[in-house]
Amino acid sequence: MFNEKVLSVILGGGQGTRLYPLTGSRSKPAVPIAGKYRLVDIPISNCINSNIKRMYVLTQFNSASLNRHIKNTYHFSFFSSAFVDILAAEQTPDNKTWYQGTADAVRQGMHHFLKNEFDYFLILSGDQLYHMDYNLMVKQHIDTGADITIGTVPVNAKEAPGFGIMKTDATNNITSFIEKPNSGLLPEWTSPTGAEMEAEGRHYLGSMGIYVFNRQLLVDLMADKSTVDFGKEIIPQAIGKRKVCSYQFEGYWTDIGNIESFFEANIGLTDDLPKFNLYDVAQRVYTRARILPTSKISGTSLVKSVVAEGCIIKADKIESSVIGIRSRIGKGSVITKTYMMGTDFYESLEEIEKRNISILAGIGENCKITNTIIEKNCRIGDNVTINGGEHLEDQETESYVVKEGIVVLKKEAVIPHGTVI
Ligand code: ADQ
Ligand code: ADP
Repeated sequence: MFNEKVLSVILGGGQGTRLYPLTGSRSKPAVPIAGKYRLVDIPISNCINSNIKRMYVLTQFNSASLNRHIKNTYHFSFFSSAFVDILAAEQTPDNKTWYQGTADAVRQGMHHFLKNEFDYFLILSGDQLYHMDYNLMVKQHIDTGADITIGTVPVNAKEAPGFGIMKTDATNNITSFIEKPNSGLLPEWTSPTGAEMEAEGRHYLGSMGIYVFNRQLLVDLMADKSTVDFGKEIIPQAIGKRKVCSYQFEGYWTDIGNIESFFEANIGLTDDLPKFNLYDVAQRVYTRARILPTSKISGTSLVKSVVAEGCIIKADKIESSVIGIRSRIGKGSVITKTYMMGTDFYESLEEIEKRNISILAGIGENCKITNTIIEKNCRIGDNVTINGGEHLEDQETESYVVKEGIVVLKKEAVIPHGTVI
């Protein structure tokens, strides 16, 4: 009923430094997750499942990989007004800079958005894992007569300094808001969040960075060109002047904006009952249909792992790992708590001979790999040991980066036979 009234804007990411090196050669929305998807598939699928079918993805730079993914995935009927458009930071005579922040990104795209008919902006983040029916939030926004509605989740004291934290009155009006408070300030910012949440120590009402704005209000707010961010300026400045309401979200939601949270969210998919359910047909996550063959697995003990299509696996054991499309893993290898993104191509015997390839794409024989993210198209030789963990210091080499103990092999990295990390 409301969907024709809503235009969705997905904040695809700034410079992407927190997810480096995964954002080394592509923009953040194109980062591969869960063995076969891209980050941007999450908000786009939520929109499609909510019947909101006009979407702009704002990204700091135009990557070939994001364009290819969107173009090859989201085909709408010729007769439909649905679209997913990518807007990359543009230099225009008025504006010679990149997006300075989230609000600035929206400001720069405004002339594109306003060509459409709609009443409400739905502003979404591109780096979160969750299923959400946005219609419920839009409905509350309309029913309460709000000017702005913010999606909220209860968070604990450890998480709170990473979020916008707010207080509400009995009717969900937000009375105060602070962006990313330092932990010393937290005692003043607790809220009643319900017995279940409080039992888990989640005493603070955190912003999901998901907003519904009345169309004209956002146009007006954007006129003040000194504001750069939603969290730092637009939202705090609106409290007390506009009707700003909280929409408390009850489902699973997690931020995947840095290497550690990205890794944990991917590995979390291997739990017996993952918090993020990819098997719910009512809440499908869409991605590119690649028409790949089935996976071929021989002599491997698979424990709590997910394996995408088109793999050829002879490993000894794979445990608590996500193995992406077209992955090849050789005999005797043991892979534990690892996210392998997979490969873009198969190498034929002819090609291997002709190009004199000594280390094939994928993982060789007798390797031991733990706590690692293996980017696409890596070539890992035989007898390689990669033992990620807290004993490793943050560092960067030509072929890998270590962040928070997680070893991240760079795209197309070649790891020679016998290497020990
Ligand atoms: P953060 O996620 O830390 O906090 P921010 O860095 O502004 O805030 O990013 C919000 C979203 O916009 C992310 O998806 C990010 O990738 C994207 N983004 C950032 N800069 C961008 C740019 N220049 N162009 C396009 N996209 C950009 C926000 C809120 C908090 C809230 C958390 C919840 O500010 O109040 O608690 O989200 O995750
Ligand atoms: P990324 O996000 O890693 O930059 P791309 O979109 O660039 O991903 O790569 C994905 C697609 O590019 C693959 O599906 C494949 O069709 C093509 N591709 C990339 N590298 C090769 C290659 N070496 N051989 C054949 N196809 C390739």
